[in-house]
Amino acid sequence: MLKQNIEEQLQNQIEKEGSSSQLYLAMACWADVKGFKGAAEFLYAHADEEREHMLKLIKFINERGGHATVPSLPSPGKDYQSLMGVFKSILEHEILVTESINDIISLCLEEKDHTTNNFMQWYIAEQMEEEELARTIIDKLEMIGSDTSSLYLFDKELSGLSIHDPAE
Ligand code: OFO
Repeated sequence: MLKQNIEEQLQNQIEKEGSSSQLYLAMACWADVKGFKGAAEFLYAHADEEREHMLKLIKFINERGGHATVPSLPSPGKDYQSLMGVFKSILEHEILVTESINDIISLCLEEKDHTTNNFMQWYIAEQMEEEELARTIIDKLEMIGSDTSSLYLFDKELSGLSIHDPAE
C-alpha cells in the first residue's frame, strides 16, 4: 500500500511527465512547420515516450492501492527561436525532471518504501540517457554552426535517433 505522501509525489511526477509530453509535442510542431522534418519526427516520438512514462506511473499508483488522477495540462506555447534553442530547453527541462525524480527517491528512502524506490530506478536510468542525448545534440549543433548543408544532413540523422528504453 502506498503511503499518502509518496502517492502525492508520484502524482506530481505524473503531471511532469504529461507536461513533458506536451512540451515535446509543441516543439515537434514548430520543427515540422519550419522544415526540420527529422527533428520533428524525433520530437513526435519523444512526446509519445513521455506519455508512456506518465502512464507507467499511473498504473503503478493504481496497482499499489492508490488512485491516480489524470492531470489537466496547460499549453506549452508554440514559439521557438532555433533548433539549438529547442534542444537547450530540452536539456534544462530534463535536468529539472531528474531533480524531481531524485526527490521522490529521497522520500522513498526516508519512508523505507523499497518497492517505489526500485520502480523509480528505471526513471533515473532513462533520465541519464535523455540528458546525455540532449547534450550530444547540442554539441553537434554547436559544431555545425551556420553551415546550412550540414544542418540539413544532421536533421535527417535526427529522425533515426531515439532514447531506447533502459529496460530493453
Ligand atoms: Fe524525460 O523522461 Fe520522462 O521521465
